[in-house]
Amino acid sequence: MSEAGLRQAQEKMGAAGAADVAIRVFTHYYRLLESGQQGTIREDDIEPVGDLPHLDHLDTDSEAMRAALAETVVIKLNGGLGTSMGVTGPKSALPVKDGLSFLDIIARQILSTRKAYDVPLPLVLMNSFRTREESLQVLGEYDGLAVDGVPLDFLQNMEPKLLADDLTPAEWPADPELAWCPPGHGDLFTALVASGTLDALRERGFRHAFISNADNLGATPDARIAAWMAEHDVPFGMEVCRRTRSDRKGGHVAVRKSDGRLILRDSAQVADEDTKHFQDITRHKTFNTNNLWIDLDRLAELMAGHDGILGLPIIVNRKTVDPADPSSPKVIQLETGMGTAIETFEGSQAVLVDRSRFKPVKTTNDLLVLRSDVYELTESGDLTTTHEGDEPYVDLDPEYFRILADFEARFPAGPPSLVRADRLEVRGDVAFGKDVTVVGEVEVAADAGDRRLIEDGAVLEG
Ligand code: UPG
Repeated sequence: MSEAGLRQAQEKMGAAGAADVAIRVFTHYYRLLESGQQGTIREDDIEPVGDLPHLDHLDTDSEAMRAALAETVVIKLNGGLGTSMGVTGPKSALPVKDGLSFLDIIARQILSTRKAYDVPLPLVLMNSFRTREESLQVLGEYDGLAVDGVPLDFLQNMEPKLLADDLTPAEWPADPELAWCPPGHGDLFTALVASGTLDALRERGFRHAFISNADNLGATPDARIAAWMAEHDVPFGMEVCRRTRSDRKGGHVAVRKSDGRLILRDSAQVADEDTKHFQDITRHKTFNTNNLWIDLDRLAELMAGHDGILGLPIIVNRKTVDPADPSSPKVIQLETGMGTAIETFEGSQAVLVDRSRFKPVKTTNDLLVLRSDVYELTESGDLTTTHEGDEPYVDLDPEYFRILADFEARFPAGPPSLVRADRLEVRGDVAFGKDVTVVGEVEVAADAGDRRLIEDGAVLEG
């Protein structure tokens, strides 16, 4: 049955114009799925990482930094939609600060770094078929952003969603696009090759790529890391942060006992019995920011030597074919994660960085903090803060705030001041007036069935 399923899926990809390498990679993961592999990494097989170098202690010779940055290209993972916030377009086109979107801010960061170091520093997006048009439109506003001979984006591959029952490709005539999915951000490596982008970059003398999530505004191209990559000939560098109690879910790095290589264990790769070890932040102390630095020549060598199949751990993502309709058929999406390639490169390294390099916006809670006066956006696209200590912890009632339109309807005059806040918890349907200030730790609740209005100018304290 599934042999026929694989053939149908291959034919469907071929008919849609998929590159041979994308079909080969899909076939590899289909066979892993059939053989029952779940990609789990057992606690017994790994040990915690030892001391890691810290960004603040890396070499900062200014000529070495400039020279390294001159050979660096910035790639942003931009295949994701704002689905978790109820937004249908690319997440990176959402206005996040002072009316600017992630992409606007990224464009400013790139242009200002180019100027500061006098380097070409191309920006390249990895788009999915759903994010391309709108994202390129946003970047089109920035004159001089495109660099001669380097495309502004390349497209991720797409693969059929598979019916969980018999592993044949799903069909969904109501919205045929929903029968397809991107194969996770681990597809970056396949897509770089299939689109010809890897060759184009190397031909123009670019040696390193700095790759990060488009929704992480802290991921600016740091010249010190570029210089460290070049000086120590690091094939693959991963920026990691110290884990706190609230990041028990993010992927952590560890050392594989069998060969001493660094590996990444994401939450999808944890066996049930190992959950407590996975969450033990005193044992596994650092997590992957998904800010990665890759030597493009080494990547090209690896890809050529493995027929384009890097062999990253499989992620079996179970969903319904229409994610908005839980009664639609159950499907499996075969995915991989970019960071897991850390185990594939011989000599991979991890470098500790501060939280300022990791400011993801995953939820409207994150968005409220970012839009508030906790952060200021500079001309060059950097976020600065006068807030003391960790950023305030915000937890808004998901029933009334998870969807962006609901969230915005409850802050019609903009976010409250949070610069003196430590914690804001909101339960129930609460709407905020103009110039509300939150101080210290605050909990606000509305009675069930009522909307509570916080009046203009209110100071909430304690
Ligand atoms: N993305 C794509 N294509 C895909 C899937 C995702 O471009 O097929 C993009 C997405 O738009 C986002 C980024 O990849 O910009 C990250 O995706 P997301 O789902 O937000 O993150 P996770 O995959 O859950 O986690 C990644 C790493 C994890 C790390 C975490 C840090 O896998 O190890 O701790 O990012 O936020």
